Amino acid sequence: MFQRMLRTAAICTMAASAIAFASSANALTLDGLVSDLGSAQATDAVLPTSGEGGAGPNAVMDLSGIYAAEDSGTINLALTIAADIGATNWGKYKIFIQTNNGGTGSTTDPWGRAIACGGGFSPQYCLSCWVDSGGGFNYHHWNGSSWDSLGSGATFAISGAGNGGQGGVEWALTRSSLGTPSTIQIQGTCTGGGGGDNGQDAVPSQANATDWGTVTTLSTPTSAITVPVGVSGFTIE
Ligand SMILES: [Ca+2]
Ligand SMILES: [Ca+2]
Repeated sequence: MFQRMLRTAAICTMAASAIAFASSANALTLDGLVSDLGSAQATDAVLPTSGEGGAGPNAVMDLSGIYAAEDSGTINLALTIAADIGATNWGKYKIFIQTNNGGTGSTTDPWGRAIACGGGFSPQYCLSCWVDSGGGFNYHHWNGSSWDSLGSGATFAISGAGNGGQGGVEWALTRSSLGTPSTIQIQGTCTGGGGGDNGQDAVPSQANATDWGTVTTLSTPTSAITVPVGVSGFTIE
């Protein structure tokens, strides 16, 4: 009973944060579905007949939400896309992550796409994925002068259209792989298959691309999201 009371107290403390994860008591499933991740941290408009991405428009370039949840040291991050990304799978999806651990972040994209970060958003981590050929992802860390590819610390899943007809990409990160931050700020974008393609849409929202080449500067990340210490760390002797 005492342990249960402590867990309850910890959860109540987290709920007091301005933006909090869904709950550290929930088990999270890495499946590309966001139903276990609580409310979206931010949403972006969906254009149901044409999609977004000013260069198209293309439905697979129409982001609709960004999600974050934490469970005992694992942080799940996800994007939803207003299309069946299993049926049309050329899109690439990214989440940039700025932690509060200090150190200068990056203003560049680790793939060298026409994507920059600015306006005070200088992330230290970037998740980038593709959903064709079975899907896959990269997990990059800014070392102060260039992007390193992290060989561990993250896993990945795709749902073609399982989020009420929308696609989803979801990563599970160890909190330690992010340097054990107490808060993070995130922003997602999407791009195409060309090496010089820019960011077509963004969530949290900002102006959409109107072509495929003009550099997209991500500058409207979420507010600081509190990353709670996993309550499973409590032990009662
Ligand atoms: Ca999930
Ligand atoms: Ca959108």
